[in-house]
Amino acid sequence: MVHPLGGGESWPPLCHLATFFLRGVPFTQSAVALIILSVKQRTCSVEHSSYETEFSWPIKQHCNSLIKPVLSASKCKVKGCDCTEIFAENPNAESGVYLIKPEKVAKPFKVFCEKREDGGWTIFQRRRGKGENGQPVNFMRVWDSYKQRFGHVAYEHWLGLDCINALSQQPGKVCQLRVDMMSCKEELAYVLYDTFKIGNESELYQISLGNFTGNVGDAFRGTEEFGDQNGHNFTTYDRDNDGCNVCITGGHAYTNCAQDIGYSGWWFSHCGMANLSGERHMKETCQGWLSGVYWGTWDWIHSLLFSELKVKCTSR
Ligand SMILES: [Ca+2]
Repeated sequence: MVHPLGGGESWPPLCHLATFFLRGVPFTQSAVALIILSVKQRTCSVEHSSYETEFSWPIKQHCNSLIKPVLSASKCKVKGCDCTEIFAENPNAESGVYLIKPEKVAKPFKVFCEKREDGGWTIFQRRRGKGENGQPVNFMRVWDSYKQRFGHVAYEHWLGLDCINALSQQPGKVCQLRVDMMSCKEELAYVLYDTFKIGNESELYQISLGNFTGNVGDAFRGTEEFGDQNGHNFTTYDRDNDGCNVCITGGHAYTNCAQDIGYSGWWFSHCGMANLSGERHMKETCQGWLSGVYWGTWDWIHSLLFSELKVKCTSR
């Protein structure tokens, strides 16, 4: 097969693709960033923008060959309480699916571990519009569903509130929260909280966040006093813990933020400015308003193309 970039028969390793693209081929920097992101996460989320039609088949073909060994590695030769521990104890381990067992849970469970320069991160939510079967994962779910994992950890998924609770409250450890996002225009952003934990079910999975850094604002805390989601409980459309009987957001009145804003489960607070469990709106301009996947201090009109919530937990 002729190389789509004109390089003859051979196909370069995917990890060199980005460099290859930078050699005069008219790709935007953000498109290259998406490819790098895809390679790092082994998720092959090449699904958007101009290179979809022309280059999608070879990229996906090569990605598939990378994904399979990663998934088969989920037989779990390497284990730990979380991804941070796995990479600390196994410096040669690569990003991929691993089995972990935080101290508080009875049985180990699969997660996607991301290896970054600053350590290992355990991903507990990924939005990319494609699940294991290539179709979007439905995030319009009830309380009992959000307690459990849904989707496949190598693709679009939610890890489940009980597992997130166990991860974030490991004895002797403190966790950071990182959110990586890509806008509809393929701009990248991140935010970081230096501490993060959520309570158990009897505590309604209350979220607690530490100090914020990042380049697109602290949407969890919002910009208005009544929209602060930090310290708030989890809400689904069948369990209203959003703290208001009539919530006024964006000039509209809501009774249950989850029910009225896309049926998504989140730590709504009157309803607040963050919701990464909404519905992705990828057609044309990505306009989703409050029903979309949004980080409101960045943009809450246009749905995000991609987002991930992840934790890194280290000894106190
Ligand atoms: Ca309410």
